[in-house]
Amino acid sequence: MDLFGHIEPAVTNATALDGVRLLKALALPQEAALLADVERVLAAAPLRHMVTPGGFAMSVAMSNCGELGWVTERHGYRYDGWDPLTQQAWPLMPASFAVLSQQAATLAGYPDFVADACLINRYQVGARMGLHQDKNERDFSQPIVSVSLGLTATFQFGGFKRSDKALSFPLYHGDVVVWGGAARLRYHGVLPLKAGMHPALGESRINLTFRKAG
Ligand code: MD3
Ligand code: FE
Repeated sequence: MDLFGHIEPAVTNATALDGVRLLKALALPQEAALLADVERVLAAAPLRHMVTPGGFAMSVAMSNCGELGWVTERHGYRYDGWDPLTQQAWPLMPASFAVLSQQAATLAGYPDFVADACLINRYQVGARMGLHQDKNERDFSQPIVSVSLGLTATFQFGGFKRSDKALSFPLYHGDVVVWGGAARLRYHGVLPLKAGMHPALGESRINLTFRKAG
């Protein structure tokens, strides 16, 4: 099967995509359960625009569920078991999230993956995420599983230096990607979300990232 059928052949580079496993539309059969569970989590732990150590509010609104949540504040980034906004534990990881992330990881060759953290990113039109590495987790041999819902994003996938040239490819509603091995420490980001209307999520995109953080 051509796992990257929607990436332009000109930019498809076998080495750059080492460790990346795209599972197109894997989330679609569970779409309704996932969206209902996103709503339940966000009712208990509201989306917020976190502030980076540089002092800027992120354009992406975030929340978390699971044992640990990713947090940035003026004094730095961390994983924390407590939501600084509500001063409560993060909501439990819904079963629909745990099942899908484990299914994806197993398909990608990580049958023992159990996420203890799920970051929920909500993009409205114009929201973006600059090129960065995910380095706050303890064990980089553990993959990250991402689930895209709603409007299509243009994802950027770079090298091991911020200045390395990045590939761009779309992530569609229902796409699940497992980022392991050599992919795990590559720079990546999301271009500003383009205007559009998604039948289930309106003018927005939700991305779930599952991690073994602790
Ligand atoms: C490649 N989120 O939350 S998901 C993030 O669409 C993040 O919201 C983006 O980058 C989003 O940190 C991208 C795809 C993704 C997530 C983590 C990765 C790709 C990754 C970690 C390492 C390499
Ligand atoms: Fe990231």
